[in-house]
Amino acid sequence: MEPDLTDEATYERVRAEQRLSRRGVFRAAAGAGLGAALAGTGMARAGTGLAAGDGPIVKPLPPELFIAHGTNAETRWEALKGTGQHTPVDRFFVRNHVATPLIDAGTWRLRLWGSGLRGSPGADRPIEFSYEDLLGLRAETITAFIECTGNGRAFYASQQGQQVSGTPWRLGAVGVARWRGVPLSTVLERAGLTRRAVDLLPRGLDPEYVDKGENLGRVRRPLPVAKALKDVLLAYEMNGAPLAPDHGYPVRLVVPSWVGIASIKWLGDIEVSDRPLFSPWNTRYYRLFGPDHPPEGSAPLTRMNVKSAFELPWEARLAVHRTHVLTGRSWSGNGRIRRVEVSVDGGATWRRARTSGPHPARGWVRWEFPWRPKAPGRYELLARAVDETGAGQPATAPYNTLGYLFGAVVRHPVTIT
Ligand SMILES: Nc1nc2c(c(=O)[nH]1)N[C@H]1C(S)=C(S)[C@@H](COP(=O)(O)O)O[C@H]1N2
Ligand SMILES: [Mo]
Repeated sequence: MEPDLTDEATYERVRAEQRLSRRGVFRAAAGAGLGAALAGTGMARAGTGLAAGDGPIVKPLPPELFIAHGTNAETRWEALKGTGQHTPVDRFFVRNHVATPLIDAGTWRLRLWGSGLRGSPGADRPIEFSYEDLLGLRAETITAFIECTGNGRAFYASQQGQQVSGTPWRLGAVGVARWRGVPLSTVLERAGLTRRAVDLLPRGLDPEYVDKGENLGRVRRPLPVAKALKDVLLAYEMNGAPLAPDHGYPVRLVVPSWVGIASIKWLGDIEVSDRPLFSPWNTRYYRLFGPDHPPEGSAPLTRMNVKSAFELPWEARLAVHRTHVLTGRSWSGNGRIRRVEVSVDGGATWRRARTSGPHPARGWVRWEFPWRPKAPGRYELLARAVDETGAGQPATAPYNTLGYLFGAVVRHPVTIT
């Protein structure tokens, strides 16, 4: 039987297998009779006239740095040990709905249009900014995390016995970078933002996304004008270098502290509207669905919640009667982390971890905790944090069918030998 490529989980598994067998995803698609499923995607990579290699992701994904999930790649937490505040690009997670497009910055334009701009320019006569135009505007540099809303999703099943759909990330769908670019507010002002504007709809240039046979069009998610004017960046640099193709080259949005989907990569155009805007990414996805929510779901998700992770392999093995300095990080979409605690006895007792280094409100704090295990066996290591608003990490995360916002304490298994 042919795999049902319209089912996201199947699709991702098939892609992972294709990459493992080192066959090109599009070449394999033709051979496996999947052409029809892919035809509807528009094949924007073909549209760009450039080939981006064999898989949906351009950069190397060595197994010691990444866990493959189809079109996505998860950072291994042990690969963050020894890195600073900013996640090196070679190990920064990638979340692609389809595939990384290769875009020529020389011909690229950012196009703004819609009823929220002076004169209501239509999509056919937008206000345009070239890459050079953006480089010429006053730049700003910020440290901010980007985190997938489904980060931690695997723990709904493994810790809570709940089936949810979507990529089964552990905690590696998050990274912190130093982003440089132009405040979105600067460009909106120049484009003639009016006081009546309420929503923006930034849209990517990657191929159209097909979900269960339905073409949902290019990735786009409405963003309220209030957030856009507050701290959103049109980023063209990541950690001091031009954006890598997988992270949105030539220009992406960085929407600090919010769900990762807001930070649209390969930005092509922005509709600016005097009316509320909708797309599948703020109606059918990125809301909470399930028995505790109305049929249309919760309000669209905005801020990320509090999380903590150890910089240790999953199922790590450590030596008995030695002092191990456990290290990890905690972060929150609400602001600074105020306190971190660790438990090495499955949650019976907790002690403070020692935090160190910079403590940015939109990044993460690094911490350490010395531990000298006295007996061999299996242990669960737990870490939990509280942020400046008093928000912490509960023992269980509220169930939702799409497995978003897993903010509960994660039980990290290790074996002492
Ligand atoms: N155009 C476009 N933008 C996108 C996406 C995408 O598939 N296409 N994925 C979004 C999601 S769901 C996340 S979590 C982040 C991931 O950013 P990264 O791949 O740079 O880590 O990008 C967001 N921006
Ligand atoms: Mo995401």
